[in-house]
Amino acid sequence: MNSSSKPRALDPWRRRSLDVLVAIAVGVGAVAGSYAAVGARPSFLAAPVAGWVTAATPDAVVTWAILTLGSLGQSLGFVLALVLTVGAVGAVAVVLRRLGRAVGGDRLATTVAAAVTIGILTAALTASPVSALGAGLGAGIVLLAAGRIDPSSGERASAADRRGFLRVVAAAVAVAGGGALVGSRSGAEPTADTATDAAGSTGDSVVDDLLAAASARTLDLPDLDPLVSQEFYQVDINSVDPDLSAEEWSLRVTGAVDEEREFTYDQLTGEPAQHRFVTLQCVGDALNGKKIDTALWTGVPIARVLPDLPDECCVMLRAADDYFEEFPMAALRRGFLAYRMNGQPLPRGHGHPVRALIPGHWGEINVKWLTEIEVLEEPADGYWEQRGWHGTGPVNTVAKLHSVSKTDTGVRVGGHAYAGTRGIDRVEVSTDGGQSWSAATLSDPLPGAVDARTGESLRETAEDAWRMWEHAYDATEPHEVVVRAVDGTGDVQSAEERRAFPRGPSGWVSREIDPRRL
Ligand SMILES: Nc1nc2c(c(=O)[nH]1)N[C@H]1C(S)=C(S)[C@@H](COP(=O)(O)O)O[C@H]1N2
Ligand SMILES: [Mo]
Repeated sequence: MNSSSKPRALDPWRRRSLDVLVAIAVGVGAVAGSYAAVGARPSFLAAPVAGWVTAATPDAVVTWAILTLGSLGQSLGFVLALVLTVGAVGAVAVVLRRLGRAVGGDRLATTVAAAVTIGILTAALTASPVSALGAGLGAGIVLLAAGRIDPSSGERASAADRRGFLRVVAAAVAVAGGGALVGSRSGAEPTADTATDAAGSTGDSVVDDLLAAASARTLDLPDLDPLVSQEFYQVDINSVDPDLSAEEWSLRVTGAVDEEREFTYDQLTGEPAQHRFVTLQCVGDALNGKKIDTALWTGVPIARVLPDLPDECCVMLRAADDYFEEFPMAALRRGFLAYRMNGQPLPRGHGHPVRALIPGHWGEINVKWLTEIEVLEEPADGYWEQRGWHGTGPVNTVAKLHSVSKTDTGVRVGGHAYAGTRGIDRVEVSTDGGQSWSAATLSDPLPGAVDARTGESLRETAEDAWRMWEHAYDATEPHEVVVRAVDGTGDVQSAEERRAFPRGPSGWVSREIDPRRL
């Protein structure tokens, strides 16, 4: 303790608020340092904490957040994880500083000890020396700045505190800003949407021709995604996606098999590849929601790489993010292992380097970052089924209504329609609240699978892709539009209104339209 001529103990409140300030600043420094070093990767200090936050959150809340709020739900959880990480690191730093003072250690030694400890803790959490170095350095910089605001007493203490306060805040802000800048760059990657050149060419003429065919078949309506989505929705159980390289990736076939097998990326991509247009839809999509998209995927049919799968009931697909989904073997036999998307390597957010595509089924069994196919003798529950969902089956038939625009004499409506492998036979539109129906115009079906090397068509039309529809009609008065699809088997989309949980949304999309207000 300092002693002055007029001893005046630092009041506990001020001491505590100084400690809190230093704690927050050091926590921010460590988190920013780790982020600068590795970006938004699993080795980022807050990533494991985000995993715990998800694990500790009640399933119902997680489900609601991921599926209803979508990315917002995930970022709320992530913000909580950031706050917790900052708090935990800060607490460690303050305890060590107090310890250092108590044993009379000098400032520099205490700072170094605290920074090293934070680095070691980061390494233990993330198993990444780079992330640990970043965290230790970030924390160390802020700790050095904090060096002289040790709670003290005396006449000049408060002026010194004020300067120290500013110094710590400035250091934390600088480290956080620098970290955010560096980290966001290192985490950046070209996405499937932006990696074409200015003329829209991918450099592969077979892919270019297919994408050109898709854009020629797109119905050009306002507010409507083309047949190949410009931005593909994303649903993940984690805030930070796995970051696998093709070299380190392998796919193991395990469980009820005579002999376990393992494929490398080179072995997989050495097989004859196909391009396929495939639509994915999340079981948690809203009836007229947008968690449905289509891309041109490149990969290999599972039946080609695994022609002799045993006759068991089911399989469990497992992934690098500890995700797992179980479904019937019959569905897997028709599946596809995709490693490119719209002519580019599979983006990280969509499962780099390899994901499964299972025709006609809800998105959830289209496992990303696929690492293992386990053959099961008995059915089991997957990640979402353990949480009450039944999303492993075929999709429901749906016609969405996303475009409403004015014409000279009335209204034009349009959207997408999807029925998995059943296909869309027609879309019907009612402009009188469901009393009478007329057939909408459908886009031509997307092309079927194509041999990636020769460009030869292997199938006339896409097996599992949406169509677009449009309908224009005369109207001047307000009215209710209802749309419904009829699938390739002749079944009309179910009118029964059900929310997404647990089997996917159902019902007919309807909308009040006032032509005078368009
Ligand atoms: N490994 C893994 N695969 C996954 C998921 C996941 O969180 N982890 N989400 C599933 C869900 S619920 C859906 S709807 C689709 C979404 O695929 P996308 O993000 O490429 O659109 O991926 C599925 N595959
Ligand atoms: Mo999903």
